[in-house]
Amino acid sequence: MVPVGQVFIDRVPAWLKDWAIDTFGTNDKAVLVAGALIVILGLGVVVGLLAMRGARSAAYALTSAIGVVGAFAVLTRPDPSLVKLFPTLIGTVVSIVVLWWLGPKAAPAASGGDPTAAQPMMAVDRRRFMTGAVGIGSAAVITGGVGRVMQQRFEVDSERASVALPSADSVAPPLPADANLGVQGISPFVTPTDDFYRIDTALVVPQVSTDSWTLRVRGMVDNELELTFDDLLERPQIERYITLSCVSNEVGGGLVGNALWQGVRMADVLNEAGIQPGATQTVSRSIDGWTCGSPTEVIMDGRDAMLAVAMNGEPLPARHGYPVRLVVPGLYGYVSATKWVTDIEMVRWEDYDAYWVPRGWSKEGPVKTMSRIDTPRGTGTSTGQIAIGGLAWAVHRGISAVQVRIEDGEWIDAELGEVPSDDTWRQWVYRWDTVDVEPGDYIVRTRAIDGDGEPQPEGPAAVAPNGAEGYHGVRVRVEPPTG
Ligand SMILES: Nc1nc2c(c(=O)[nH]1)N[C@H]1C(S)=C(S)[C@@H](COP(=O)(O)O)O[C@H]1N2
Ligand SMILES: [Mo]
Repeated sequence: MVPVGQVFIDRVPAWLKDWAIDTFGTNDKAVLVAGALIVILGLGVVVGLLAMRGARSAAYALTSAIGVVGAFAVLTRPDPSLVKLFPTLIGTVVSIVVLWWLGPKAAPAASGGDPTAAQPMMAVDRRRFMTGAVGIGSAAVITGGVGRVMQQRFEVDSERASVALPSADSVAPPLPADANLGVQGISPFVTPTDDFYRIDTALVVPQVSTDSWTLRVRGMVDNELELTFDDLLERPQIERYITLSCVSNEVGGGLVGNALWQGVRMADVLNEAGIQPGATQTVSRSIDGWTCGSPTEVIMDGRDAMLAVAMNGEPLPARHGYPVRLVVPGLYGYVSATKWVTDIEMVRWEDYDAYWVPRGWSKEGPVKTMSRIDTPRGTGTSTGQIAIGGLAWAVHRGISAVQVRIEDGEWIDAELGEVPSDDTWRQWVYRWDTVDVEPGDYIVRTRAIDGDGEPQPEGPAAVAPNGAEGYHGVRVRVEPPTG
Protein backbone atom coordinates (compact mmCIF):
# COMPACT_ATOMS: atom_id res chain seq x y z
CA MET A 1 0.00 0.00 0.00
CA VAL A 2 2.82 2.41 0.79
CA PRO A 3 4.42 2.06 -2.66
CA VAL A 4 1.00 2.39 -4.32
CA GLY A 5 0.43 5.59 -2.33
CA GLN A 6 3.89 6.86 -3.24
CA VAL A 7 3.37 6.26 -6.96
CA PHE A 8 0.07 8.10 -6.57
CA ILE A 9 1.80 11.07 -4.85
CA ASP A 10 4.37 11.28 -7.62
CA ARG A 11 1.81 11.09 -10.42
CA VAL A 12 -1.13 13.19 -9.18
CA PRO A 13 -1.61 16.46 -10.94
CA ALA A 14 -0.37 19.50 -9.03
CA TRP A 15 -3.86 20.95 -8.57
CA LEU A 16 -5.06 17.84 -6.76
CA LYS A 17 -2.05 17.91 -4.48
CA ASP A 18 -2.51 21.61 -3.75
CA TRP A 19 -6.15 20.99 -2.99
CA ALA A 20 -5.23 18.14 -0.64
CA ILE A 21 -2.64 20.25 1.18
CA ASP A 22 -5.08 23.18 1.42
CA THR A 23 -7.88 20.99 2.67
CA PHE A 24 -6.03 18.65 4.97
CA GLY A 25 -2.96 20.73 5.72
CA THR A 26 0.16 18.75 6.34
CA ASN A 27 -2.02 15.79 7.32
CA ASP A 28 -2.40 15.03 3.63
CA LYS A 29 -0.34 11.86 3.99
CA ALA A 30 -2.55 10.53 6.78
CA VAL A 31 -5.54 11.20 4.51
CA LEU A 32 -3.87 9.35 1.65
CA VAL A 33 -3.11 6.36 3.88
CA ALA A 34 -6.69 6.33 5.22
CA GLY A 35 -8.00 6.62 1.66
CA ALA A 36 -5.87 3.72 0.51
CA LEU A 37 -7.08 1.58 3.44
CA ILE A 38 -10.69 2.33 2.49
CA VAL A 39 -9.99 1.42 -1.14
CA ILE A 40 -8.33 -1.83 -0.04
CA LEU A 41 -11.27 -2.68 2.22
CA GLY A 42 -13.67 -1.80 -0.61
CA LEU A 43 -11.81 -4.07 -3.00
CA GLY A 44 -11.89 -6.77 -0.30
CA VAL A 45 -15.67 -6.46 -0.13
CA VAL A 46 -15.94 -6.71 -3.93
CA VAL A 47 -13.75 -9.82 -3.88
CA GLY A 48 -15.90 -11.27 -1.08
CA LEU A 49 -19.14 -10.52 -2.94
CA LEU A 50 -17.81 -12.10 -6.13
CA ALA A 51 -16.87 -15.19 -4.12
CA MET A 52 -20.31 -15.35 -2.48
CA ARG A 53 -22.06 -14.97 -5.80
CA GLY A 54 -20.13 -17.98 -7.02
CA ALA A 55 -17.95 -15.95 -9.36
CA ARG A 56 -14.90 -17.58 -7.83
CA SER A 57 -12.60 -17.21 -10.80
CA ALA A 58 -13.46 -13.49 -10.99
CA ALA A 59 -12.58 -13.18 -7.28
CA TYR A 60 -9.24 -14.91 -7.84
CA ALA A 61 -8.57 -12.76 -10.89
CA LEU A 62 -9.31 -9.48 -9.04
CA THR A 63 -7.14 -10.51 -6.08
CA SER A 64 -4.25 -11.34 -8.39
CA ALA A 65 -4.73 -8.10 -10.32
CA ILE A 66 -4.48 -6.12 -7.06
CA GLY A 67 -1.30 -8.06 -6.29
CA VAL A 68 0.16 -7.24 -9.69
CA VAL A 69 -0.64 -3.51 -9.32
CA GLY A 70 0.97 -3.54 -5.87
CA ALA A 71 4.07 -5.31 -7.17
CA PHE A 72 4.26 -2.89 -10.10
CA ALA A 73 4.12 0.06 -7.70
CA VAL A 74 6.94 -1.42 -5.63
CA LEU A 75 9.10 -2.18 -8.66
CA THR A 76 8.71 1.27 -10.21
CA ARG A 77 9.81 2.99 -6.99
CA PRO A 78 13.48 3.90 -6.76
CA ASP A 79 15.60 1.21 -5.17
CA PRO A 80 13.20 -1.76 -5.46
CA SER A 81 14.13 -4.87 -3.53
CA LEU A 82 12.73 -8.32 -2.90
CA VAL A 83 12.14 -7.42 0.76
CA LYS A 84 9.88 -4.57 -0.28
CA LEU A 85 7.89 -6.97 -2.49
CA PHE A 86 7.17 -9.32 0.42
CA PRO A 87 4.22 -7.43 1.94
CA THR A 88 2.44 -7.36 -1.43
CA LEU A 89 3.21 -11.00 -2.21
CA ILE A 90 2.22 -12.21 1.24
CA GLY A 91 -0.95 -10.10 1.18
CA THR A 92 -1.98 -11.53 -2.18
CA VAL A 93 -1.17 -15.11 -1.21
CA VAL A 94 -3.05 -14.78 2.11
CA SER A 95 -6.07 -13.36 0.29
CA ILE A 96 -6.07 -16.24 -2.20
CA VAL A 97 -5.78 -18.77 0.63
CA VAL A 98 -8.72 -17.14 2.43
CA LEU A 99 -10.78 -17.28 -0.78
CA TRP A 100 -9.91 -20.93 -1.21
CA TRP A 101 -10.77 -21.63 2.44
CA LEU A 102 -14.17 -19.96 1.99
CA GLY A 103 -14.79 -22.06 -1.10
CA PRO A 104 -14.99 -25.79 -0.31
CA LYS A 105 -17.19 -25.27 2.79
CA ALA A 106 -19.67 -23.21 0.83
CA ALA A 107 -19.73 -25.64 -2.07
CA PRO A 108 -21.73 -28.54 -0.52
CA ALA A 109 -24.39 -26.07 0.66
CA ALA A 110 -24.71 -24.58 -2.79
CA SER A 111 -25.05 -28.04 -4.40
CA GLY A 112 -27.70 -29.17 -1.84
CA GLY A 113 -31.01 -29.92 -3.57
CA ASP A 114 -33.29 -28.28 -0.98
CA PRO A 115 -34.12 -24.71 -2.05
CA THR A 116 -35.47 -23.89 1.44
CA ALA A 117 -31.95 -24.44 2.79
CA ALA A 118 -30.68 -21.47 0.83
CA GLN A 119 -31.62 -18.85 3.46
CA PRO A 120 -29.73 -20.30 6.47
CA MET A 121 -26.77 -21.32 4.32
CA MET A 122 -26.59 -17.76 3.04
CA ALA A 123 -26.35 -16.54 6.65
CA VAL A 124 -23.52 -18.94 7.38
CA ASP A 125 -21.80 -17.73 4.22
CA ARG A 126 -22.12 -14.17 5.44
CA ARG A 127 -20.52 -15.00 8.73
CA ARG A 128 -17.74 -16.84 6.96
CA PHE A 129 -17.45 -13.95 4.54
CA MET A 130 -17.09 -11.51 7.42
CA THR A 131 -14.36 -13.65 8.94
CA GLY A 132 -12.70 -13.82 5.56
CA ALA A 133 -13.01 -10.08 4.99
CA VAL A 134 -11.52 -9.37 8.40
CA GLY A 135 -8.75 -11.85 7.60
CA ILE A 136 -7.96 -10.21 4.28
CA GLY A 137 -8.19 -6.73 5.80
CA SER A 138 -5.87 -7.58 8.69
CA ALA A 139 -3.41 -9.30 6.41
CA ALA A 140 -3.37 -6.26 4.12
CA VAL A 141 -2.87 -3.84 7.00
CA ILE A 142 -0.27 -5.88 8.82
CA THR A 143 1.73 -6.96 5.82
CA GLY A 144 1.09 -3.59 4.22
CA GLY A 145 4.07 -2.28 6.03
CA VAL A 146 2.99 -0.95 9.41
CA GLY A 147 5.06 -3.45 11.34
CA ARG A 148 7.93 -3.26 8.93
CA VAL A 149 8.02 0.52 8.99
CA MET A 150 7.93 0.71 12.78
CA GLN A 151 10.70 -1.83 13.01
CA GLN A 152 12.92 0.03 10.56
CA ARG A 153 12.22 3.32 12.29
CA PHE A 154 13.48 1.92 15.56
CA GLU A 155 16.55 0.55 13.84
CA VAL A 156 17.67 3.91 12.46
CA ASP A 157 16.71 5.71 15.66
CA SER A 158 19.01 3.50 17.71
CA GLU A 159 21.82 3.89 15.18
CA ARG A 160 21.29 7.65 15.26
CA ALA A 161 21.65 7.68 19.04
CA SER A 162 25.14 6.22 18.71
CA VAL A 163 26.48 8.60 16.04
CA ALA A 164 29.47 10.51 17.44
CA LEU A 165 29.49 13.97 15.89
CA PRO A 166 32.81 15.78 15.61
CA SER A 167 32.86 19.24 17.13
CA ALA A 168 32.63 22.12 14.69
CA ASP A 169 35.84 23.65 13.36
CA SER A 170 34.02 26.87 12.62
CA VAL A 171 31.46 27.40 15.36
CA ALA A 172 28.28 29.42 14.95
CA PRO A 173 28.43 33.08 15.90
CA PRO A 174 27.17 33.37 19.47
CA LEU A 175 23.47 33.89 19.93
CA PRO A 176 22.91 37.55 20.91
CA ALA A 177 21.28 38.02 24.30
CA ASP A 178 18.10 39.47 22.83
CA ALA A 179 17.67 37.16 19.85
CA ASN A 180 14.64 36.25 21.96
CA LEU A 181 12.83 39.42 23.02
CA GLY A 182 11.05 37.65 25.86
CA VAL A 183 7.60 38.45 24.53
CA GLN A 184 5.07 35.75 25.26
CA GLY A 185 3.56 34.26 22.12
CA ILE A 186 6.44 34.90 19.71
CA SER A 187 7.94 31.65 18.38
CA PRO A 188 11.38 31.04 19.85
CA PHE A 189 14.38 32.20 17.83
CA VAL A 190 15.65 28.62 17.61
CA THR A 191 12.85 26.25 16.67
CA PRO A 192 12.92 23.12 18.85
CA THR A 193 13.59 20.15 16.56
CA ASP A 194 10.33 18.47 17.53
CA ASP A 195 8.36 21.56 16.48
CA PHE A 196 10.20 22.02 13.18
CA TYR A 197 7.83 21.74 10.20
CA ARG A 198 8.20 18.75 7.91
CA ILE A 199 7.53 18.79 4.17
CA ASP A 200 8.43 16.05 1.70
CA THR A 201 6.87 13.68 -0.78
CA ALA A 202 7.86 10.55 1.16
CA LEU A 203 4.85 8.62 2.42
CA VAL A 204 7.12 6.74 4.79
CA VAL A 205 10.20 8.44 6.23
CA PRO A 206 13.24 6.87 4.52
CA GLN A 207 15.41 4.95 6.98
CA VAL A 208 18.97 5.36 5.74
CA SER A 209 21.81 3.76 7.65
CA THR A 210 25.17 5.53 7.80
CA ASP A 211 26.78 2.16 6.91
CA SER A 212 25.17 2.08 3.50
CA TRP A 213 25.11 5.84 2.89
CA THR A 214 27.40 7.35 0.28
CA LEU A 215 27.34 10.61 -1.59
CA ARG A 216 28.28 10.59 -5.23
CA VAL A 217 29.41 13.80 -6.88
CA ARG A 218 29.35 13.42 -10.63
CA GLY A 219 28.34 14.92 -13.96
CA MET A 220 30.29 17.95 -15.20
CA VAL A 221 33.19 17.56 -12.76
CA ASP A 222 36.89 16.81 -13.25
CA ASN A 223 37.02 14.10 -10.57
CA GLU A 224 33.98 12.12 -9.57
CA LEU A 225 33.78 11.64 -5.82
CA GLU A 226 32.13 9.06 -3.65
CA LEU A 227 32.11 9.96 0.03
CA THR A 228 31.13 7.76 2.94
CA PHE A 229 29.58 9.13 6.11
CA ASP A 230 32.94 8.84 7.87
CA ASP A 231 34.62 10.73 5.01
CA LEU A 232 32.13 13.51 5.56
CA LEU A 233 32.65 13.63 9.34
CA GLU A 234 36.42 13.85 8.81
CA ARG A 235 36.07 17.06 6.82
CA PRO A 236 36.09 20.54 8.36
CA GLN A 237 32.73 21.18 9.98
CA ILE A 238 30.86 24.46 10.10
CA GLU A 239 27.99 25.29 12.41
CA ARG A 240 25.44 27.98 11.52
CA TYR A 241 21.99 29.25 12.42
CA ILE A 242 19.95 29.14 9.22
CA THR A 243 16.25 29.72 8.66
CA LEU A 244 14.59 27.22 6.33
CA SER A 245 11.26 27.93 4.72
CA CYS A 246 8.86 26.26 2.35
CA VAL A 247 7.59 27.84 -0.86
CA SER A 248 4.14 26.54 0.14
CA ASN A 249 4.09 28.65 3.28
CA GLU A 250 1.03 30.91 3.25
CA VAL A 251 1.25 34.49 4.52
CA GLY A 252 1.26 34.05 8.31
CA GLY A 253 1.93 30.31 8.03
CA GLY A 254 4.15 27.95 9.98
CA LEU A 255 6.15 26.19 7.25
CA VAL A 256 9.30 27.97 8.36
CA GLY A 257 11.79 27.28 11.14
CA ASN A 258 15.23 28.26 12.34
CA ALA A 259 17.82 25.75 13.51
CA LEU A 260 21.48 25.39 14.30
CA TRP A 261 22.88 23.25 11.50
CA GLN A 262 26.26 21.54 11.40
CA GLY A 263 27.93 20.10 8.35
CA VAL A 264 30.43 20.39 5.54
CA ARG A 265 30.45 23.31 3.14
CA MET A 266 29.15 22.20 -0.25
CA ALA A 267 31.68 24.50 -1.92
CA ASP A 268 34.57 22.53 -0.35
CA VAL A 269 33.28 19.26 -1.78
CA LEU A 270 32.39 20.72 -5.19
CA ASN A 271 35.78 22.44 -5.47
CA GLU A 272 37.48 19.15 -4.76
CA ALA A 273 35.43 17.50 -7.52
CA GLY A 274 36.31 20.41 -9.80
CA ILE A 275 33.24 21.99 -11.37
CA GLN A 276 33.56 22.27 -15.12
CA PRO A 277 32.64 25.49 -16.90
CA GLY A 278 28.96 25.56 -17.84
CA ALA A 279 27.80 23.35 -14.93
CA THR A 280 25.27 26.00 -13.95
CA GLN A 281 22.87 23.64 -12.18
CA THR A 282 23.56 21.54 -9.09
CA VAL A 283 21.09 18.66 -9.12
CA SER A 284 20.72 16.76 -5.87
CA ARG A 285 18.86 13.50 -5.40
CA SER A 286 17.40 11.82 -2.39
CA ILE A 287 17.54 8.08 -1.77
CA ASP A 288 13.78 7.97 -2.47
CA GLY A 289 14.22 9.47 -5.92
CA TRP A 290 13.13 13.05 -5.14
CA THR A 291 15.17 15.60 -7.07
CA CYS A 292 16.14 19.21 -6.62
CA GLY A 293 17.95 21.73 -8.81
CA SER A 294 19.84 24.74 -7.44
CA PRO A 295 21.83 27.43 -9.24
CA THR A 296 25.52 26.48 -8.89
CA GLU A 297 26.32 30.17 -8.63
CA VAL A 298 24.27 30.47 -5.43
CA ILE A 299 25.90 27.45 -3.82
CA MET A 300 29.40 28.70 -4.71
CA ASP A 301 28.98 32.42 -3.91
CA GLY A 302 30.44 32.15 -0.42
CA ARG A 303 27.25 31.59 1.56
CA ASP A 304 27.11 28.71 4.04
CA ALA A 305 25.46 26.12 1.78
CA MET A 306 26.13 22.83 3.52
CA LEU A 307 25.83 19.09 3.60
CA ALA A 308 24.27 19.03 7.05
CA VAL A 309 24.70 16.14 9.47
CA ALA A 310 23.28 17.77 12.60
CA MET A 311 20.35 19.93 13.65
CA ASN A 312 20.31 21.74 16.99
CA GLY A 313 23.33 19.82 18.22
CA GLU A 314 22.11 16.32 17.41
CA PRO A 315 22.31 14.04 14.40
CA LEU A 316 19.48 14.87 11.99
CA PRO A 317 16.23 13.15 12.91
CA ALA A 318 15.09 10.66 10.24
CA ARG A 319 12.22 12.96 9.24
CA HIS A 320 14.63 15.83 8.61
CA GLY A 321 16.96 13.82 6.39
CA TYR A 322 19.18 11.51 8.45
CA PRO A 323 22.01 10.97 7.91
CA VAL A 324 22.74 13.87 5.52
CA ARG A 325 20.73 16.69 3.93
CA LEU A 326 21.41 19.95 2.15
CA VAL A 327 20.76 23.39 3.63
CA VAL A 328 21.27 26.50 1.49
CA PRO A 329 20.56 29.86 3.11
CA GLY A 330 18.29 32.02 0.96
CA LEU A 331 16.57 29.39 -1.18
CA TYR A 332 13.21 27.77 -0.50
CA GLY A 333 13.45 24.12 0.53
CA TYR A 334 12.13 22.72 -2.74
CA VAL A 335 15.14 24.06 -4.67
CA SER A 336 17.82 23.48 -2.06
CA ALA A 337 17.19 21.39 1.02
CA THR A 338 17.37 17.78 -0.21
CA LYS A 339 16.92 15.34 2.67
CA TRP A 340 18.42 11.82 2.61
CA VAL A 341 20.73 13.16 -0.11
CA THR A 342 22.90 10.55 -1.86
CA ASP A 343 23.76 12.11 -5.20
CA ILE A 344 24.92 15.44 -6.57
CA GLU A 345 25.13 15.85 -10.32
CA MET A 346 26.53 18.94 -12.00
CA VAL A 347 24.66 19.77 -15.21
CA ARG A 348 23.73 22.76 -17.33
CA TRP A 349 20.79 24.87 -16.14
CA GLU A 350 18.78 24.09 -19.27
CA ASP A 351 19.50 20.36 -19.23
CA TYR A 352 17.33 19.24 -16.34
CA ASP A 353 14.10 20.12 -14.53
CA ALA A 354 13.85 18.73 -10.97
CA TYR A 355 10.77 17.23 -9.26
CA TRP A 356 8.60 20.32 -8.68
CA VAL A 357 9.40 22.18 -11.91
CA PRO A 358 7.20 20.15 -14.30
CA ARG A 359 4.54 20.31 -11.57
CA GLY A 360 4.14 24.03 -12.03
CA TRP A 361 6.65 25.58 -9.62
CA SER A 362 9.38 28.02 -10.63
CA LYS A 363 12.80 26.66 -11.40
CA GLU A 364 14.36 29.35 -9.24
CA GLY A 365 13.15 29.84 -5.69
CA PRO A 366 14.85 32.63 -3.71
CA VAL A 367 13.14 33.21 -0.35
CA LYS A 368 10.85 36.25 -0.41
CA THR A 369 10.87 38.83 2.37
CA MET A 370 8.07 38.09 4.84
CA SER A 371 6.89 39.25 8.24
CA ARG A 372 4.52 37.26 10.44
CA ILE A 373 2.50 38.26 13.50
CA ASP A 374 2.69 35.58 16.19
CA THR A 375 0.90 37.51 18.92
CA PRO A 376 -1.85 38.41 19.47
CA ARG A 377 -3.52 35.58 17.57
CA GLY A 378 -7.03 34.26 17.65
CA THR A 379 -9.83 35.75 19.66
CA GLY A 380 -7.97 37.09 22.68
CA THR A 381 -8.89 40.56 23.92
CA SER A 382 -6.62 43.05 25.56
CA THR A 383 -6.36 46.32 27.38
CA GLY A 384 -3.55 48.75 28.15
CA GLN A 385 -0.30 48.03 26.37
CA ILE A 386 -0.67 45.28 23.77
CA ALA A 387 2.52 43.57 22.55
CA ILE A 388 2.18 42.90 18.83
CA GLY A 389 5.09 40.73 17.78
CA GLY A 390 6.39 38.03 15.53
CA LEU A 391 9.15 37.04 13.17
CA ALA A 392 10.43 38.39 9.88
CA TRP A 393 12.82 36.82 7.42
CA ALA A 394 14.59 37.60 4.17
CA VAL A 395 17.07 34.75 4.41
CA HIS A 396 20.63 35.74 3.38
CA ARG A 397 19.65 39.38 2.74
CA GLY A 398 18.75 40.00 6.37
CA ILE A 399 16.04 42.18 7.92
CA SER A 400 16.74 45.89 8.45
CA ALA A 401 13.30 46.94 9.70
CA VAL A 402 9.87 45.62 10.51
CA GLN A 403 6.85 47.87 10.49
CA VAL A 404 3.33 47.71 11.85
CA ARG A 405 0.24 49.49 10.62
CA ILE A 406 -3.02 49.82 12.51
CA GLU A 407 -5.99 49.96 10.15
CA ASP A 408 -5.06 52.55 7.50
CA GLY A 409 -2.60 54.43 9.70
CA GLU A 410 1.07 55.13 9.18
CA TRP A 411 3.67 52.37 9.11
CA ILE A 412 5.39 52.42 12.50
CA ASP A 413 8.81 50.84 13.12
CA ALA A 414 8.84 47.88 15.48
CA GLU A 415 11.62 47.02 17.93
CA LEU A 416 13.95 44.32 16.57
CA GLY A 417 15.68 41.39 18.23
CA GLU A 418 19.35 40.83 17.47
CA VAL A 419 20.51 38.13 15.06
CA PRO A 420 23.71 36.12 14.68
CA SER A 421 23.72 36.60 10.87
CA ASP A 422 21.63 37.61 7.85
CA ASP A 423 20.71 33.96 7.35
CA THR A 424 18.13 33.83 10.13
CA TRP A 425 14.75 35.23 10.87
CA ARG A 426 14.42 38.09 13.34
CA GLN A 427 12.04 38.64 16.20
CA TRP A 428 10.21 41.96 16.42
CA VAL A 429 7.69 43.61 18.71
CA TYR A 430 5.58 46.74 18.70
CA ARG A 431 4.12 47.69 22.08
CA TRP A 432 0.85 49.36 21.26
CA ASP A 433 -0.35 51.69 23.98
CA THR A 434 -4.14 51.51 23.76
CA VAL A 435 -4.96 53.62 26.83
CA ASP A 436 -6.33 56.41 24.62
CA VAL A 437 -7.62 54.10 21.91
CA GLU A 438 -11.35 53.75 21.31
CA PRO A 439 -12.39 50.20 22.35
CA GLY A 440 -13.19 47.98 19.36
CA ASP A 441 -11.65 45.75 16.71
CA TYR A 442 -8.58 46.83 14.79
CA ILE A 443 -6.83 45.15 11.87
CA VAL A 444 -3.09 45.21 12.47
CA ARG A 445 -0.69 44.46 9.61
CA THR A 446 3.04 44.00 9.30
CA ARG A 447 5.69 44.21 6.63
CA ALA A 448 9.47 43.87 6.64
CA ILE A 449 12.29 45.65 4.87
CA ASP A 450 15.23 43.50 3.88
CA GLY A 451 18.92 44.17 4.41
CA ASP A 452 19.19 45.83 1.00
CA GLY A 453 16.44 48.31 1.91
CA GLU A 454 13.86 46.55 -0.28
CA PRO A 455 10.39 46.50 1.28
CA GLN A 456 8.48 43.24 1.37
CA PRO A 457 6.32 42.81 -1.77
CA GLU A 458 2.73 43.82 -1.07
CA GLY A 459 1.27 41.19 -3.36
CA PRO A 460 -1.00 39.52 -2.74
CA ALA A 461 0.36 36.45 -4.50
CA ALA A 462 -0.49 32.78 -4.00
CA VAL A 463 2.16 30.27 -2.94
CA ALA A 464 2.43 28.89 -6.48
CA PRO A 465 4.60 29.22 -8.47
CA ASN A 466 7.35 30.81 -6.33
CA GLY A 467 6.14 31.81 -2.88
CA ALA A 468 3.32 33.79 -1.25
CA GLU A 469 3.34 37.57 -1.06
CA GLY A 470 1.29 39.87 1.09
CA TYR A 471 1.08 41.60 4.43
CA HIS A 472 0.08 39.41 7.33
CA GLY A 473 -2.77 40.90 9.32
CA VAL A 474 -4.63 40.00 12.49
CA ARG A 475 -7.63 41.45 14.23
CA VAL A 476 -6.89 42.88 17.67
CA ARG A 477 -9.75 43.64 20.03
CA VAL A 478 -9.17 46.56 22.36
CA GLU A 479 -11.30 46.27 25.49
CA PRO A 480 -12.48 49.22 27.55
CA PRO A 481 -10.16 49.70 30.53
CA THR A 482 -11.36 47.89 33.64
CA GLY A 483 -11.38 49.24 37.22
N1 LIG B 1 14.13 14.00 -0.15
C1 LIG B 1 13.38 15.10 -0.08
N2 LIG B 1 13.93 16.23 0.38
C2 LIG B 1 13.19 17.36 0.48
C3 LIG B 1 11.84 17.36 0.08
C4 LIG B 1 11.30 16.16 -0.42
O1 LIG B 1 10.12 16.07 -0.81
N3 LIG B 1 12.10 15.04 -0.48
N4 LIG B 1 11.11 18.52 0.19
C5 LIG B 1 11.81 19.79 0.28
C6 LIG B 1 10.96 20.87 0.74
S1 LIG B 1 9.71 21.34 -0.32
C7 LIG B 1 11.17 21.53 1.91
S2 LIG B 1 10.31 22.93 2.29
C8 LIG B 1 12.18 21.06 2.88
C9 LIG B 1 11.58 20.87 4.25
O2 LIG B 1 12.53 20.36 5.14
P1 LIG B 1 12.06 19.86 6.58
O3 LIG B 1 11.01 18.80 6.37
O4 LIG B 1 13.27 19.36 7.28
O5 LIG B 1 11.47 21.06 7.28
O6 LIG B 1 12.74 19.83 2.48
C10 LIG B 1 13.06 19.73 1.11
N5 LIG B 1 13.78 18.49 0.94
MO1 LIG C 1 8.81 23.19 0.51
